[in-house]
Amino acid sequence: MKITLISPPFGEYVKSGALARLTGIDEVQKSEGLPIAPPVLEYLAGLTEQVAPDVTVELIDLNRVDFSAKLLDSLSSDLIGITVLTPQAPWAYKTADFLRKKGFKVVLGGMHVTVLPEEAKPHCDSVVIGEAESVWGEVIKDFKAGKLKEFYRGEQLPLVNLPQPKKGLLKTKYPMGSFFTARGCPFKCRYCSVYRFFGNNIRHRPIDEVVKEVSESPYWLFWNVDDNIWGAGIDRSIKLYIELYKELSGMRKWWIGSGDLVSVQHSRGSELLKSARKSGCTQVMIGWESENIKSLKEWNALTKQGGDRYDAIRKIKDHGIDVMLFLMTGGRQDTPDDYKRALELCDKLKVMPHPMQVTPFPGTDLYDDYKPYLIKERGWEFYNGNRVVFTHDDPLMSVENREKALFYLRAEAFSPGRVFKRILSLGLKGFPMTHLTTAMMQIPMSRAFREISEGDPYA
Ligand code: B12
Repeated sequence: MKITLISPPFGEYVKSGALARLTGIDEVQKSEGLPIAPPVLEYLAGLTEQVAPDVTVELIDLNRVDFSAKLLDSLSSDLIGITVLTPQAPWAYKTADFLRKKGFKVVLGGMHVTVLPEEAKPHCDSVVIGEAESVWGEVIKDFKAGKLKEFYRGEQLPLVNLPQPKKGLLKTKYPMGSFFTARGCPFKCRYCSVYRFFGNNIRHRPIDEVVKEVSESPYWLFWNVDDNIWGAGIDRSIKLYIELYKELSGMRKWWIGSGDLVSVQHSRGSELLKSARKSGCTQVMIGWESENIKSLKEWNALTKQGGDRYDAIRKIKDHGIDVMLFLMTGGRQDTPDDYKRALELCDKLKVMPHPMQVTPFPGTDLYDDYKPYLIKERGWEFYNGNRVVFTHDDPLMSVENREKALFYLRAEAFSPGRVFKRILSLGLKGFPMTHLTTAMMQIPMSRAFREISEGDPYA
């Protein structure tokens, strides 16, 4: 038996093109520059090997490979699995419809279909709701017996004995691999899908299993895809970093990940940062979210910030770790001034931002809050962090202005001058890997954002 697992493209929709004519499926621009090997594909391939070693797996990352007539002709699998985040849902549904017409059996899984299984069901043979570990073996067994069920509901099992992601199946090379050490999040930010999907209680993987996986992986640069690399417990994080360092010392392996600020302000904060850096951490993505306190309150995102968050950022940088600030723009409490404030903040802290449009993903509390304001004509493909999906009471915060202002903010924040100044501001402690990994990220962004911006709507 053969299973093909597909990760859909991540870009904007392009409603024409050769593929659209061939299949009727809207084309999506590929994000070819994405440096990370799709974590879910390599992981599900490992899980398949663990639960059904006789099955052959094929992995297709449609950010790197064209969904062409040639690819379609070459598909020879018994079962096709597609992973679905919200902006990918329309593409995934149409593609699944098309593949089923061609005679393939299709299973859909991931965050979006977990929240909306009834929406997904007409487009596939089975929906895997939640985490796959407890049910993937059963799906395969039922498929072999010709008895696929409509829904499989995964349990939240303890994270022990997990499979290692399977390497060597992707068709192109990536500079970056990934690993995860925990699931769940103690915070309840209203816009976030994670605590609803993985739960409020943190489940940790055994440290020795994580360390073994990273040390045996062929990658030298990783994204730790935990929702919060150290929010799940400072003692455990320090222990993990020490063990990683002991095992990896001399192996030249490096990693980045997302973390909160409250942990950095803990009495063991310096120890945490020192051990993180020693274990190879070169960059942390921080959910700063906003300079607008009204918005932070609306989103219940204050707890994870701690007291003096400016000082916390300086502290991280002083330990040789670079910072990327996750910022959300265009929320219903936000004002045109907030774009300028975001830029000033990054200049002051000498850190790069990752500004995204506030997006009320289905299944989150924010979705319920913003329901009366959602723009009905804007389907799930607009829920990609670049586009506006709800109205705002201030006429200056029109849909068009908020989209232009975000693109302009990105272009300004990644102007070559700013990128250069930021890299220079990194201390010698992080030299050379922090400088190198941040340059790898910032230089391509600088180029891409300049091409997209149409100028400042508030000039
Ligand atoms: C790595 C990551 C990315 C990477 C790569 C994602 C990828 N699929 O390759 C990149 C950078 C591309 C990315 C982009 C985005 N991301 Co992202 N990302 C993550 C992150 C940090 C980890 C996901 C991951 O790989 N986990 C490891 C794998 C092994 O686990 P998993 O995906 O959860 O899969 C499990 C189950 O879901 C299930 N499963 C999943 N798919 C399938 C398929 C089948 C067939 C089966 C059987 C089972 C199954 O099985 C797995 C094992 O149990 C999560 C946060 C988190 N902690 O989950 C956010 C997250 C998934 N991202 C999110 C978002 C919002 C985005 C963006 C839309 C916007 C943004 N903020 O950047 C963009 C997409 C842009 C676009 N135009 O489409 C949201 C998802 C919300 C939603 N409802 O879709 C999350 C949850 C962050 C959050 N806090 O809300 N992301």
